[in-house]
Amino acid sequence: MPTSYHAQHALLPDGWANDVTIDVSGAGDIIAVVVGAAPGGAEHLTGPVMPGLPNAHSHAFQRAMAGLAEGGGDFWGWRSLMYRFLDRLEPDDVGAIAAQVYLEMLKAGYTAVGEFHYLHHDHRGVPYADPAEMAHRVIGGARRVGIGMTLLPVLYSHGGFGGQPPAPEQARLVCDPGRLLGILESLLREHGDDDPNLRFGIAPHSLRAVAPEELAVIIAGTQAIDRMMPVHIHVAEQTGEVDQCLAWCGARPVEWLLSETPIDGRWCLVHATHMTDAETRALAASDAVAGLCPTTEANLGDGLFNLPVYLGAGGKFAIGSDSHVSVSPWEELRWLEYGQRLVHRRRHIAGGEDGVSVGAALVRQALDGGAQALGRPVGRIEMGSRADLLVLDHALATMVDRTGDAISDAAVFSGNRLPVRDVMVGGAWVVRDGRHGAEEAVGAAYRAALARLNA
Ligand code: NGQ
Ligand code: ZN
Repeated sequence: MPTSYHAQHALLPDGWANDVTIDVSGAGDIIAVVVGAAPGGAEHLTGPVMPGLPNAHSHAFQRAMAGLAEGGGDFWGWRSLMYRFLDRLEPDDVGAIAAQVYLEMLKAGYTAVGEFHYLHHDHRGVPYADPAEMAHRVIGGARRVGIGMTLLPVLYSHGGFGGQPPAPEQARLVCDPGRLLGILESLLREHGDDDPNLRFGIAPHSLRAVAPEELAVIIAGTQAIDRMMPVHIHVAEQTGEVDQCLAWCGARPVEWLLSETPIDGRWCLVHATHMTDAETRALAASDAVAGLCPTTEANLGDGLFNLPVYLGAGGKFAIGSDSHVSVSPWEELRWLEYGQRLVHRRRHIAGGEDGVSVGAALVRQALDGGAQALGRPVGRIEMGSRADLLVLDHALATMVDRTGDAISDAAVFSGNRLPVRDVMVGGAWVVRDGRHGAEEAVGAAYRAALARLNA
């Protein structure tokens, strides 16, 4: 049975519109959108309505160590700490942490997540009886709370450029292409196409962790399964990584990828922090999405993405919360823009043109780029899209009297109160009045997992 909703303000692909009726099928798809219609018998939505934001990059388990790595250390020191933390995680812990962080995502306005999943084996590096055990746990976490997911099993084979052996603390991550494709195939066999809120992709971790031959094998292997399968990779996040890449092959990481790999619209290059202007323009022209994670990139001291040149060349971006030092799309977007304003000492980097405000431009790009990166029909209120919707909180003082682009601007640029009141994923309400139905139970399981880990 379809359900009709009516919103006084709704964000459509070409901007905010008034008096919008949205029909949603029993399967959770938007089947009609009518502008300027009277509410009729439709259920009235009590605030401005917009598509839920895709979160293109997550390592769910890292949520449980947010704030625990501020005692010192650079990026690589943080990584050692993260590996020590990871070493104690059992499948139950991973499921509990994933459910908790995904629930927080929903309340913040993320309705889909790209889980860059590399924790495959037990603490000795031995595969579980079911090699996809850990993948099932993160999928279970997503289903428990009702967030959409693109699960990206990660290939991690080496400890550095040029096929260096992995370090002992990377044993839980390590796969060869055959084993990784085996995990992906078993997930596809089990889940197939029967869940419209779930899709699969693949993720070569980075050029540090995957050798060129291995990259070619998994790209060919996944192409044979699904020509449109999303491919995500970390790239050029730290200057040290750029230097190592130059020493290895004489080219910079993004430069190497663009010349040696068929980068196209299926790809999401995560971070891509350190690019020359030529690399930036070439990436924009490739049709790939840059997966930007401003709060994690700030936390880890990565550097700033070359946003003005990238956007000037028509580049697409998605946002991600990565290590989850923040779980808020609004904060990611705000800091994406603020970082640029601080170094360039001017305002309006992402937008402010064609009469579109910066907040509206940031939101639109994160919706479109995020949907592309996750390979799912989300991010748009239009026929054929999933009904992944946010009802914003018009009662917030910062939202009073806001219409049109000013709604997006208020959501991004007015502080730390989450502007989200209700959240729907695939036609089902998962958050109502700021509360998720499983909040207590998921929180209790999370606290129990942390107590176990810290014991
Ligand atoms: C990760 N995180 O895979 O979780 C990485 C650290 C690495 C970030 N790059 C590991 N932010 O890059 O080697
Ligand atoms: Zn990452």
